[in-house]
Amino acid sequence: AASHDPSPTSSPSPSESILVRAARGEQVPHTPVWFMRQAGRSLPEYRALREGVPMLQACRTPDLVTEITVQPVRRHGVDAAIFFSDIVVPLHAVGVDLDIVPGTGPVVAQPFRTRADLDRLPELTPETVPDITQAVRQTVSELGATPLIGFAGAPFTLASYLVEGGPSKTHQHTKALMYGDPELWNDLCARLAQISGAFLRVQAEAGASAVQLFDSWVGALPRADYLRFVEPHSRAVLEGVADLGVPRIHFGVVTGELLPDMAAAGADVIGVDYRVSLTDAVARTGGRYAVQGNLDPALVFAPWEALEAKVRDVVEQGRQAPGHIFNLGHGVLPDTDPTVLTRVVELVHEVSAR
Ligand code: 1CP
Repeated sequence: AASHDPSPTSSPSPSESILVRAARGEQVPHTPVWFMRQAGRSLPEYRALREGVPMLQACRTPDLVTEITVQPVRRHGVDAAIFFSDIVVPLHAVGVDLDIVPGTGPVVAQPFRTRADLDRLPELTPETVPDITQAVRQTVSELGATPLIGFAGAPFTLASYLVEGGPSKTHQHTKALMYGDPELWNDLCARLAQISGAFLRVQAEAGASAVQLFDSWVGALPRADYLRFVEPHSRAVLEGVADLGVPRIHFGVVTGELLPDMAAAGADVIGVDYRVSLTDAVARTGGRYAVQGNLDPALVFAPWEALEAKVRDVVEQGRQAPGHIFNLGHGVLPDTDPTVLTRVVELVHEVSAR
């Protein structure tokens, strides 16, 4: 499967890569493409490496992190790698008792509900995560000209896991805390913003060329509540890393109603899920932001002709934005045939070539 050399010697630096230039809204020779959750269960070479290694242990073992991060670049020839980690890794690193349970996701031993729980969220400093610095450094070195995207969870999405104690469709305890004790909610999110921002900074300072803030579940809120309870904290994270000079991508699911506010919170690139067309996303954000997205990950299971038409349509709509990074509208589904993803990469490169 190793058909793409991730580190050609004579290429430019990753900070001038096509992905970074598209994020800045500059002219690029073709549309860059990567896939959320590209490093993971859809790849047999990933499953082989993970055999018998718990998820959190894999995330804290630099050699494994590097190999898993580079695998999809080799296989698919994507234009960026996403750092292999999880949004709860920084929480684990500051001492929160949690696990990532196969088939479920993050599970927190004692959910956060009271002011006393804040004591369990100390600051994150570079000294908290030396393994992350090492993993990013050696991954960047292995990737050569291919840029690495660092990431973190946004305060709302992290708070949801802490307060619910695990994955939730309703976010009921989270909303109960937000409305019932706004002061505690704000103090919790301020701590999470520090942890999230520091985690992004560690990755960028170790060589990541772009960062993505995942507010996956914030689409559960109406706009007024987003602006009141969440936006100031996400803004603190994004503005807090502005000095690093790396493009900032801001993404959530079912966030069509929030796109203008999420963009204005300090993003350079707005991530768009598959429910909103890129055309509408560009219009809603005033044509001022690069966009990332937004092929429905389920369409990878459709016949090639139908999928090809969809890919062409997404590339075409992306031309209306100042910059476009092709991606799925959410993560790669576990049963995805990876050979189809490789074909999608080739097609995006071919039809977008200028
Ligand atoms: O390939 C990549 O994209 C890099 C790795 C990556 C990323 C970016 C993982 C590995 N997790 C994440 C981010 C992440 N984690 C998000 C934001 C992205 C998104 O919206 O999908 C979220 C919400 C999580 C939380 C999480 N971790 C879930 C979702 C649970 C829920 O609420 O429904 C799950 C299933 C995990 C575990 C996880 N994270 C990553 C992997 C490979 C796995 C599976 C691990 C295992 O089963 O052993």
